[in-house]
Amino acid sequence: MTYTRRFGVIKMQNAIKRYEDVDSWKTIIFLYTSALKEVETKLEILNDEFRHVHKYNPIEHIKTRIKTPESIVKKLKRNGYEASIENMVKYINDIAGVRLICSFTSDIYRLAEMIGNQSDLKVLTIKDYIKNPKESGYKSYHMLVSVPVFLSDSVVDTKVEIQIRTIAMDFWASLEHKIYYKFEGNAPEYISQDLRKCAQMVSELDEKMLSLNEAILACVEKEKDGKNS
Ligand code: 0O2
Repeated sequence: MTYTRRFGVIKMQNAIKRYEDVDSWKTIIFLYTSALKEVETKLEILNDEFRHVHKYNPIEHIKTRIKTPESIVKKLKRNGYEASIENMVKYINDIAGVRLICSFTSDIYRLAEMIGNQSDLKVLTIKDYIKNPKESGYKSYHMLVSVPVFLSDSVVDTKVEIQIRTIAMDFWASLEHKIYYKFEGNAPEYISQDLRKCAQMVSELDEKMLSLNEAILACVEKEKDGKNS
């Protein structure tokens, strides 16, 4: 009998009810933090395995964060929901967030495939803002997954948003995020226009770096073949 069959998978809302004597906010943060730890470890293992087998790191670095209460409340209000524990669990998908920064766009799709193949992760949605960038110019690959958090007498499926992007995309998104908050979403048109131009430059840079890397790898292969023959 598997662990999940023995204890049963319960929803986040029910998990909170089980801890009625404890502050629900603290319970939620405990569950999301645990899910984040699980996903982070999983990704580190995938990266280590890849390095071990292919002598190459698809992940440059991993950042994790739990959304702040202020940001959760703002997002709920922005989407027309009242600020409540129930609504945040139901409507905010990125309370637990992992960001994977890669060198090349090809690494993004390689990682997404590896994540999709993990049997204990359920991929709930995928948003490919690389193939379909946002109007702002934002590019990134988003996967919403659910991960089982194993507790003493139950298993709670918990949502984690994984954002995968290149170093250049991350550089752009960080600045755009700062500007968005500075102007509360109403940046002057010339700034938005410049940002869109920068997004185009980021895409060109990513393409150029990818083809340069492919050229370098081809040279290395050629040299190896020369030595072996
Ligand atoms: P913050 O402050 O970064 O946390 P959904 O319910 O999933 O349909 P959601 O959550 O808006 O709606 O989905 P999406 O599009 O996957 O966006 C989730 C997060 O991606 C955002 O969280 C940002 O972190 C990032 N993101 C999305 N669009 C942009 C963008 O245009 N620019 C930048 N810089 N980041 C973006 P938050 O809560 O909006 O913001």
